[in-house]
Amino acid sequence: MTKTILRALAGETLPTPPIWMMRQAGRYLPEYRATRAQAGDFLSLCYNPELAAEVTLQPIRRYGFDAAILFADILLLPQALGADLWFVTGEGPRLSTITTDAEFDKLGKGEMIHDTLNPVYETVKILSKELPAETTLIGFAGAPWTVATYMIAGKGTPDQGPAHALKAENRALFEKIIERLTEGTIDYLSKQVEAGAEVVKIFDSWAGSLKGEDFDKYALEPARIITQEMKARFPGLPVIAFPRQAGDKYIGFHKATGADCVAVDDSVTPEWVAEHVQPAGCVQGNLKNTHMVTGGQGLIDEIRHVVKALSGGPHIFNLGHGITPDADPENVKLMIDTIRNG
Ligand code: 1CP
Repeated sequence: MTKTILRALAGETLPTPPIWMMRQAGRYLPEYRATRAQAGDFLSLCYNPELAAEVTLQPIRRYGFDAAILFADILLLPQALGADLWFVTGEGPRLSTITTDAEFDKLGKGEMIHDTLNPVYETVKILSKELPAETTLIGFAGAPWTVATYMIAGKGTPDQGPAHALKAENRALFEKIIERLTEGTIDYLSKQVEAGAEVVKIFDSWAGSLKGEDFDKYALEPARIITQEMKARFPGLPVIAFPRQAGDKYIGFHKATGADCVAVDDSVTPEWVAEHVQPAGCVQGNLKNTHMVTGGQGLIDEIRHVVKALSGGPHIFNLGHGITPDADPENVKLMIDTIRNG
């Protein structure tokens, strides 16, 4: 019997939507915090295949999600290309910046990325052996624009200002960065698939800050190139695209990129998604992640609302963005029970 996630990705409308959750392995789970402490720090956890596989499996054991997502980070690719990367506790990621041609020229390309990323492929291999037969394994990478925003600024930014500034001031360099990341992403995802990932997801968390023609050139076009090349290399491979906060630009994204599924955030209503996006293919989303903190009847009502609104077409239930560290693990159980038991 085909796995439920793969059936939804193939366009089937299921009586109960399959479920997984962005950041399902993460700090809201005590067992994650324990394994992370054992690893020492976040990057050591990402590069330790046994422990990275362990934290990927934790939410599967606890909740029985229909999919597992490889535990890694979108910023490992810049590191593999030669950028320095470290995490400041309580603040987030820091990278050496790329804002000049000289800095760009120091980056590597091609097969060299695998020297750094090999442990990630090992994690995928362990997972493809250890996951339950019904659970789908999702590999992932950041989209070129989102990863570029971190490489250019050297950290997370509320408005992606430094990346927009480089785009305005030195478009040739900006486009070289996008191109290098597009090639690197294809190589990185290809190795994940060879190691056993059954689906790949492209996270464009900051797509919403690209407007008009910029969105088409730097969010849609790289997603199209990556999707098409992955499907050429691996016929039948399902691809999920997540151009977060794309708004009206969600419309037509399946068709323009070839993605099998478009993941949507919670700034659009499920009714709007059902009307404008789902007719083109599977959609994933879009419960507001704060419900995982507040719980109660509000959570139950909103889950029923999302499920009902998207019940007329292929749907994978998920949050609109990752679960936060202050979420209550009991609310995740309540979410799953509400969806599966009506
Ligand atoms: O334990 C910790 O302190 C680290 C918290 C953490 C975790 C659990 C980070 C740091 N990354 C991750 C794992 C991660 N990141 C996964 C694993 C699979 C999963 O369970 O979902 C994935 C898919 C990501 C993807 C990721 N990393 C994105 C895209 C999705 C999104 O959330 O928008 C982004 C933007 C990042 C960068 C990043 N890594 C970590 C943090 C705190 C951030 C955001 C930094 C910022 O913008 O300030």
